[in-house]
Amino acid sequence: RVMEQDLRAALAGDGFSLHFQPILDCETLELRSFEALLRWTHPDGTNVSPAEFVPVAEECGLIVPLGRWVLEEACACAAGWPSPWRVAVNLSPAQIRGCDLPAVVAAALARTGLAPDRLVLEVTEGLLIDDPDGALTALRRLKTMGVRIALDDFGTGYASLGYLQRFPFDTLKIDRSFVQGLERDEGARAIVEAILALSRSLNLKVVAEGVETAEQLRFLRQHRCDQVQGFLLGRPQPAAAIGQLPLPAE
Ligand code: G
Ligand code: G
Ligand code: MN
Ligand code: NA
Repeated sequence: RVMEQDLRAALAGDGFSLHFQPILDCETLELRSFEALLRWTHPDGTNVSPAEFVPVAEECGLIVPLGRWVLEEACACAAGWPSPWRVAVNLSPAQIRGCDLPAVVAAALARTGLAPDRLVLEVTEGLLIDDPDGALTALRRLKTMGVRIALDDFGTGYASLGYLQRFPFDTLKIDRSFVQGLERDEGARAIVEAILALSRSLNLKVVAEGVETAEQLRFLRQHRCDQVQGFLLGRPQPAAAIGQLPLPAE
């Protein structure tokens, strides 16, 4: 059982870390960015999934300081990478509701020296549903600063298609449940094709998540998906491993 006091102790100490998973150009397989994924080692030594502890942190309000730590740590790491590479950071709805997100992001960028256009914020449909006006105001301010916005887990939630037009997204991330259905499920293929067509007409880039097989990658290339992420292309890895990767060509 994940306990609030363990999370507080981890944040006060050095119990949290970030792993980074590569996101590649679908056609050339060049590295484009890395998604920061939060990791926690429980005092008993086991690794706990964010799917388990993020909801607890959200309930007790700890997600606001924890989210601030994630942003600063991700920006600090990315500031040391070759400049074409971006970093993508996941946001909880409570980070927009519970604090002045544009100010928190501006502070993280200023403190780390990361250029705003190298930061991508991944938001989920829940954020848009809870408080659409507040979210729209915050996201517009972030866009004005030069930060990019991605809509994560697209297709699994309950956002209407009108949100795609109304909110200032740069990117849609197709949820991995559709990508993983590509080989066996005609419906999943139809949905992915429709998302790609819709995105092109709305001028949004598409990242396909959860790519695990060569066959899935082949389909995504054939249908001109922009970027891909998944175990086939790279696992989440510690920051130190990113420094060992081959640098992008000039
Ligand atoms: O890394 P993993 O696949 O175990 O992540 C599980 C879930 O936790 C995913 O939905 C992911 O978006 C979420 N998650 C990972 N890191 C963060 C983070 O820093 N903040 C928030 N809010 N969610 C995260
Ligand atoms: O919800 P979000 O997209 O942020 O979730 C990211 C999570 O997805 C991370 O926990 C990461 O470990 C996981 N993930 C990344 N690539 C793959 C993959 O190819 N297959 C599966 N099953 N999970 C993946
Ligand atoms: Mn994500
Ligand atoms: Na996702």
